[in-house]
This record gives sequence, C-alpha cells and structure tokens, in this order.
Amino acid sequence: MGFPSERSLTCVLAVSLVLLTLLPSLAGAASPTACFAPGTPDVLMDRVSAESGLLLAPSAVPAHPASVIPGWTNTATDPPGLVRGEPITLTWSVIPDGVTIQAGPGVGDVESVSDLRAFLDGIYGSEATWLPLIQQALQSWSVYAGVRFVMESNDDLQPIGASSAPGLLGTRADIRIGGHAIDGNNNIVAYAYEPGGGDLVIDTVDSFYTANTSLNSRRLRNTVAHEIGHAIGLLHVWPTDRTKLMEPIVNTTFDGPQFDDVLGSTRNYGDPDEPNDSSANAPDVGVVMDGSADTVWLSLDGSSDEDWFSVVDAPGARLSASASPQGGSYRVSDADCTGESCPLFAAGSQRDLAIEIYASDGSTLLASADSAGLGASESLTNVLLPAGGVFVTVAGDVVDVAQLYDLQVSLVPEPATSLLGPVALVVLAILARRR
Ligand SMILES: [Ca+2]
Ligand SMILES: [Ca+2]
Ligand SMILES: [Ca+2]
Ligand SMILES: [Ca+2]
Ligand SMILES: [Zn+2]
Repeated sequence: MGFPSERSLTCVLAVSLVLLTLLPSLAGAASPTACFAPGTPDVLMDRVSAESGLLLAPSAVPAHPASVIPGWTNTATDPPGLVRGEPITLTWSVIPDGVTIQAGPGVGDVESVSDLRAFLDGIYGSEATWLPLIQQALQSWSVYAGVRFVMESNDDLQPIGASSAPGLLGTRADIRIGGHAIDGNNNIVAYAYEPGGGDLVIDTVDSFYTANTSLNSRRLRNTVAHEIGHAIGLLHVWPTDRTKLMEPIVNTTFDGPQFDDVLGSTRNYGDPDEPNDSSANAPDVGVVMDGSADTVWLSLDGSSDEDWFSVVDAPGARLSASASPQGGSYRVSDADCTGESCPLFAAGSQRDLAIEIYASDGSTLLASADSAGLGASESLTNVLLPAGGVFVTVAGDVVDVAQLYDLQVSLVPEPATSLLGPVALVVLAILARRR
C-alpha cells in the first residue's frame, strides 16, 4: 500500500476548526478532527492540498507548537480551574453498542448508533483481547505526560458527539469511545473531539482495521493513540514524513507518541512527575550509591515550571548531575516550501536550562550551574553531600514554551584517595611518639 505524498483532507477540517474557535456562538461546540488511512487516494490529496495551501503557507505558520490548543480545564475527576501544565485525570470507556453517535461537524458521517463492540469482537473474538489494546494506546501518553487514564465502568447511554454531556464520576466517562460507519474503506479511519468534548469515533466499516492486525494491532493502537492526542489538545502536525503520531495520516512505522507528540502533550499537562514544583512534591530521582539514574524526556512545560527531585541521604558522598536539552531541529510546516523558506523548529533550544542542588531544608543552596547558554547542557560534578539528603532542581529561563530534557544523576562514595590523609597522619603520629 503506497504512502500518500503529503497533506490530506484534514487541512480543510483544520480550517473549520479555526473558524469554530473564533466564533463565540460556536465556541462551546467541540470540534472533531479526522484522521486518514495510508493509501488515501492521491486525487483527494491533490484537490485538498490546493485548497489548503493558503492556510499553511510558511509565512503563516506561527511558532511551534501552535499545534497544541488549550487542554482540559476540568474533568470528571479534576475540579474547574486546571491551568496549562497541571496534570489531569481523564476517565474513559468504550460505550455500549446501540448508543447514538451524532454526525461529526464537517466529517460527513450520518447519525447512527455505535457498533464498535461488535466490530472489535468480530476482529478479536472478545473484549478480553481488544480492551487491552485500547488501554495500551491510552497508557502510551501517560508514559510521557501528566495525563492519567482511569476506566469508567458506568455509562448512561447519552449520545456522544458534538453535544455530548460532560464526564461525571460513576455516570459517564470524560472520553467515550464509539464507532459507526464514517466513509467506508480508507480515507477517514477515525475522528475525535477536542478537550472539553473528548469523544472518539472509529470507522467500523473500514477494512483498515480488519485487514492488518500485525505488530500487536499497531493500526488500531496508533489510531486510538492519535485520536487521544486530539482529545488532549493536539492538532495535526506537518510535514507527513512519518516521524510524528499527530501527522494527519496514520503511521505504523513506529509505536505510539514520538518526540514532537510528547513535547506537545507535556506543554498542556507537564511531564509524569508533575506537580513537582517544590521540595514538598519532589519524587525520588532513583539514584543509589555507585549508581546513576538517567531520566529521559522530562519537560519544563512553561515559564512557571521548575522540577524538583530528591536524592537519598548519603552524607559524605559525591553527587554529579546534568540536565541536557533534547531534540534537534525539524520542519513543522506543510510541504509547500523548499530550501531556506522551510521554517525549522529548534526543539533543543527552547529554554536555557539551569541546575541547582539544595540541602534537605529545600532552601539552602549547595551548588548551581547556569553558565551554559541556550541549547547546551548544565552540569554539576562531585558535589559533597551533607546529611539529610538533597534536592536537585532543573529550571529554565522565563520563556513560556516547553523544553524536553534528560536528567542524569550519579552518586559515588567519597574518593578513596581522601583516606590517605588520615592514614598518613596516623603514621606521622606513630613516628613522632617513637622519637
Ligand atoms: Ca474510512
Ligand atoms: Ca516538569
Ligand atoms: Ca515541575
Ligand atoms: Ca544555562
Ligand atoms: Zn487526526
């Protein structure tokens, strides 16, 4: 099956999404974003790319990640007032067959009832086989971002879609997953509503799912993970070069969220250690004596984020720590650019990092490093530790963007060479007494 060159019908849907967002009377209506099967006809692609060229001309591409719209401000679990960068809990369920699925605005499907459970039973035999696949798709986000998914076992059978009721613990989930006929084989394989709506609709008359369940059903898992990306506030990203889960055409060349997807998801909900903005909420970094702990793809998700980690009580030991910005430069616009006109996003140079070590009181500064500039690592080596354990913190300059980074912390005993001092003194003392 050939992989389509570039772009897709979703560009058009992106236009309607923007319009809906701008019109106050429609602002409350959640908008769906559709996603495409590999092999979507080039004729369709070509027609649509011509229409979308104006919207996505390089000069019109705002700073990345503009593909991240505001996330959930409350969920069934979290009270209103959530702000960007705070972790959230989302409940989810696969709705019972027979529940109404409203037509998706701009999608082209017709209101009908969900038959997703029967569809998946037909492929996998039973829920015991397909439910874990969906759970894996959800958890693939929780590995990297402050988004926790809890299955809601109740459902009150209200319709899902643009005017669905919000999640309510014990009654219905925040994200309700259903499926019905969308547009037949290929083209649209699923669509989802943005934060505040969150529902997800799968095309249950599409051979995309039935024809290939290889790689532990990566088609299904990556499609669900992609749609969940929409449900947590990620729009499509370009170019379609098979490097990002949130490209408009479903990828099976990798598994789950990739770098740019992780960056976007942490922008909205922080990394999995959030909220760790103070010594009181500092998770153990996991380093042991004579060991090293390397934590990858942490995120400074915005200007107010600082990340605190605790280190075990190891008086007299020496601690080294380094924070390294992650990510190279890559294109984030559509393909209608060549050479120098193609804007690059410098993922590794978003925030100028600083690293500090504090005593167990959380306020006595023991060591700090911030001499390296944007894009460079900061390191502290062989810091002598007092009793009571210490905290390592990573912060960035005040620019309100997200920076992914790796944190490495290692711990060694006081170097053996320092023992020569006391030993030599003892020898001298003995010699002195003999005189
Ligand atoms: Ca389809
Ligand atoms: Ca963080
Ligand atoms: Ca933090
Ligand atoms: Ca620095
Ligand atoms: Zn999509």
